[in-house]
Amino acid sequence: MKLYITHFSPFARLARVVSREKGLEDRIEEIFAVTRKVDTPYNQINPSGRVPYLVREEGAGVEGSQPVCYLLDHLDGQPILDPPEGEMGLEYRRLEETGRSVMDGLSVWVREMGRPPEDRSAAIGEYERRRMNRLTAYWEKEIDHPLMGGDLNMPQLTLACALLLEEFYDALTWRVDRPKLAAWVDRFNERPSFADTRVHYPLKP
Ligand SMILES: N[C@@H](CCC(=O)N[C@@H](CS)C(=O)NCC(=O)O)C(=O)O
Repeated sequence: MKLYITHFSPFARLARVVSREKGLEDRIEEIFAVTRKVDTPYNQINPSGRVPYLVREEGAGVEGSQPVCYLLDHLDGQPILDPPEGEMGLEYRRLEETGRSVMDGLSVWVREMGRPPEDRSAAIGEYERRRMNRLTAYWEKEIDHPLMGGDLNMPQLTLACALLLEEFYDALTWRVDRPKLAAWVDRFNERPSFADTRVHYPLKP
């Protein structure tokens, strides 16, 4: 199978981490796509132009981190990332979505900072900086939730991939006043699946 990714995308990193956690490296060929360019050949492969995108030997291509992670997790018939039943299942989805909000917001911010300085919008940067402050204050308290510890799950992986966008942009200083969250994410940094998908490519503030 072919997995289309980019350096910067935390959504693609999520799929790459799950592929490694499931020991699928030999079955998944990772291909760096050129995105966000008019007429990039990648648009012929995935019409949305987005990553992650998984091309299977059979069946339609699958777009988006959630369905791609689901597919990878279920390939061996022994999923480890499915939500639990009942009330905890709601908690799982609630936490995953709030981690996804961090991922969405920080992606917009880092994308903006990837533009030449003269093309950047200060208003977008400021809006996303404030969103990051609110959400990391929320997570500093919520990180003690039982689902954010224990067995690996999608809420944990989503939040960790989102917060580690800091690797690309020095001004993304969410760690200030967030000691519990910082200690939490550093544990993920030590996992081989995260070490193997780290990209040293910092943007200049
Ligand atoms: N909801 C999607 C979001 C994927 C997404 O926004 N990917 C961005 C990179 S972070 C992308 O490929 N952007 C290229 C474009 O918009 O043309 C997911 O969960 O995977």
